[in-house]
Amino acid sequence: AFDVGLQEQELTSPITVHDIDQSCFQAPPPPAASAEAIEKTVELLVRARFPLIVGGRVGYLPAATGPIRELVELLGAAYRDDRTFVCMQTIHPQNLTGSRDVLAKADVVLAIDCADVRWALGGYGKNRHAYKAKDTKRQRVIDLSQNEHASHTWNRVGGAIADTELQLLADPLTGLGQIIDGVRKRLRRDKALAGRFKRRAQAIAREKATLVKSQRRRLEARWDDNPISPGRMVAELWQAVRDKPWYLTLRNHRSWPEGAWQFDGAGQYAGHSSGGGLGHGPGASVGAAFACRDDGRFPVGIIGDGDYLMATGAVWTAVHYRVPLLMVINNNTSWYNDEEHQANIAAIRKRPPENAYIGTTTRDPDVDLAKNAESHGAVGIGPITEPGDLAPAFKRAVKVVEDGGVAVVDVRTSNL
Ligand SMILES: Cc1ncc(C[n+]2csc(CCOP(=O)(O)OP(=O)(O)O)c2C)c(N)n1
Repeated sequence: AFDVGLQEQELTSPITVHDIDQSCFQAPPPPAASAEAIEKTVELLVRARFPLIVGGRVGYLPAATGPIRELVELLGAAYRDDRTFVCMQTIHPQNLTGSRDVLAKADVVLAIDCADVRWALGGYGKNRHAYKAKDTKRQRVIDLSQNEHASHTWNRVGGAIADTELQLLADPLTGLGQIIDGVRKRLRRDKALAGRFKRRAQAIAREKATLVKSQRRRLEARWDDNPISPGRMVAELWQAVRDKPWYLTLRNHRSWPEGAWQFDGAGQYAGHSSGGGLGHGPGASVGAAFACRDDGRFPVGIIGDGDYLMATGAVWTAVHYRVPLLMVINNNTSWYNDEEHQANIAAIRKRPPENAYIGTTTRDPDVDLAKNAESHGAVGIGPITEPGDLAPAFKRAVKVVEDGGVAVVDVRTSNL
């Protein structure tokens, strides 16, 4: 009632606006880690047999790639992105994102700004209930983040407290700078280190070459699949936008084909919601597209049909405010994450897994999502059911967006 009263009260005299240049209104310098914690971190990283660096939320910032790359190269370390962010060049020879083995091999992990460190380290197994205790002697974990400030309880975003040995409670980029200085000093002191790190980097680069080949093979093996494989859809979309000043507003990380889309580093992908909440996608894509319009970038997003159906009104907002956007629906006509979960639980409880489709799929009748988008004022394209029709459909959609419009392409895909 107080708020309502306040809102309706008319102003009777001009309001005083503070001078925002006053020092008391300035942002404080970013918090740094203690010298002792940095020293321990450098020691752990330098002595590691196989150090792994995982990049998380700092992927929002284009400035993150430089220092992360520098540290990875200085140490001859392996690198991997946290699941919903991108911080490094896809083709960097030490970027092993998508490798199944890299986590298990690492004896020291530096998690940079990972919201859920346990998740970043594969600590839940395939499903969250499958909690796996970590062998903290075998794998020592350093958490560089401000996670502790983000939550005021003993708990963390997502789940259990990670088995961290060292917590650097610092602004991630500031902390990174401190670690880089420390490693550089150490390299100057101990001349033998550089050679050892270089040999390790070369071995990692060989692993990367094998990884790239296997990613390509996996993509090719399902190139002509019908229903269309999510991999082919992403690869064709990449071909359609690679020469534009693209910005990826959204992607499905569950079915993302690592290696099919070439990132130059951080600041090219908006990331996903930290809790994975459905309904995030449409609004997040349109919000990112607003920023792209002002920066002259080409916004493109890939969204699940479930996520799309949660909040289609955002498409109207984009059309209404003349915000160009290319939205591709990865439409498996299922809330598949849930369908798969129900099938798994059914198997555990000895119930018929073939019933998992009940309440999780939108078939009989299929929903015409292109028409749905058209009803919101966008150009709806699809359903695209033949893999060979993807390229012309995306070409048409790109033209719509370049002419200032909103294009929504409904692609019928397989679940995985
Ligand atoms: C608000 C909300 N409800 C339920 C969930 C649980 N959930 C996670 S993914 C998912 C299905 C997503 O479907 P879709 O976007 O079509 O992607 P798919 O898994 O089929 O690729 C569900 C129901 C959630 N994350 N958020």
